[in-house]
Amino acid sequence: MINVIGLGYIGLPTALMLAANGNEVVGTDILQKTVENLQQGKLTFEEKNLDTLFKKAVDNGIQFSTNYQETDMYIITVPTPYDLKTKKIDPSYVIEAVKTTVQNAKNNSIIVVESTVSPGTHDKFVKPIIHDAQKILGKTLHLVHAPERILPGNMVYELEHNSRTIGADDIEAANKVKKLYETFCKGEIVVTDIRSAEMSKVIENTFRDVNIAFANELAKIASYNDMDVYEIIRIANKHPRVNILNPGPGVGGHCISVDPWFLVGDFPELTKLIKISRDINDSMPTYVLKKIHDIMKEKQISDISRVGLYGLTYKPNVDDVRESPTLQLLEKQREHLAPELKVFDPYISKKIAENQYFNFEEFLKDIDLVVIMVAHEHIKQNKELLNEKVIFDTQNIFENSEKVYKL
Ligand code: SAJ
Repeated sequence: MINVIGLGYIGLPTALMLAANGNEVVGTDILQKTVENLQQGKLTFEEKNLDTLFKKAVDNGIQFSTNYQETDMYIITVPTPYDLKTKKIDPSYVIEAVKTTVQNAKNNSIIVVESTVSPGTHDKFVKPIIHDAQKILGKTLHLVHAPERILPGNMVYELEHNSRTIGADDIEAANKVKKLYETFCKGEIVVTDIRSAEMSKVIENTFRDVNIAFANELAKIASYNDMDVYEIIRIANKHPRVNILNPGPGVGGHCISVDPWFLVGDFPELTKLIKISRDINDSMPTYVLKKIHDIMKEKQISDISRVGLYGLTYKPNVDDVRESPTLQLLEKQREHLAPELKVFDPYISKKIAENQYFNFEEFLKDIDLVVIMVAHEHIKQNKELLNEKVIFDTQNIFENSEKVYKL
């Protein structure tokens, strides 16, 4: 039996996928409410095709519990935030989960950590726990790091099709985990050492952060000189070896905006490019705010309460608001004690901001300037409802016109 520890954005789809493909699985979470919901057949977040996978997993007998199980295979998928001050990883959830796992594990168990961690975390924090288990409890345990790679919004497909990395010191354990992942993963499964697995995961997200920062810097240069950054990037990307990502109102989510800090925190002297990229991306909400004021001046809109932000999530077609650029922008407003802007997001039905609307038509009635922060399918389907509005489109989904402003 496989015990998946932590039933969040990564753990839940992973547990369901394993069970749907014929493995005996128990999903464990410390949050009673999460476990109760799952036991009652309720998903805890929205994700494309997760409901179908859930049904299959339940039919195959998946169980949910707040208790760790006594078994010989564990997959740990708990969060790894970073300390806002030191920028270093906060490995406390991983440490706690491994400590409890060790207590429950049978001799010769394999513990797979999927959580993203900064390079060296396993050596520094996890291996000592495994060694103590040998010394104090007389258990031999095998450690594997198999960092997850799935994209929120397309998790189910990516779980099945992405390539995976398995880092281990012990080839036998690596091969066992490889076999397990082969029950659902059609992508290539690469076996390497733990440090290479840690580092490759972190730099994948860092690479995208740096690339997005480059695109955002280009957007600033282009705007300053009245050039069309999207046209410029579109043409540059025709070069066979150029692939510039899209500029945007900021970088959100729990991955790309977090993982680079692990490297900056651990190697402050060596991460100049990575640090400046983070700063550029973090500057985007303020940049958007400044542009809102410029547009208001140009269009003679004097009342900030007639400005509305469309989109609260960190990217399109998900209900996830973690580190979202819109929330970052609202925070900046608050810091300056400026009035809160109006907001609407079709994916968010809970109140999480001041002046939040839950009806699109009412939202539109109360504003003259709409700022498109997120390119949800919903707005793409309802473009004509914005005909009378001034639009600041940070996502490049509207045609250029004298009423449409871009980044
Ligand atoms: N963004 C841009 N411009 C772009 C692409 C993205 O501004 O061209 C912004 C988005 O609007 C969003 C943020 O970046 O705010 C991140 O979005 P994303 O869709 O690129 O990535 P995530 O954070 O949802 O998922 C990432 C993925 N990593 C990579 O693509 C390298 C995913 O594969 C990882 O599994 C996930 O992080 C993770 O858990 O680490």
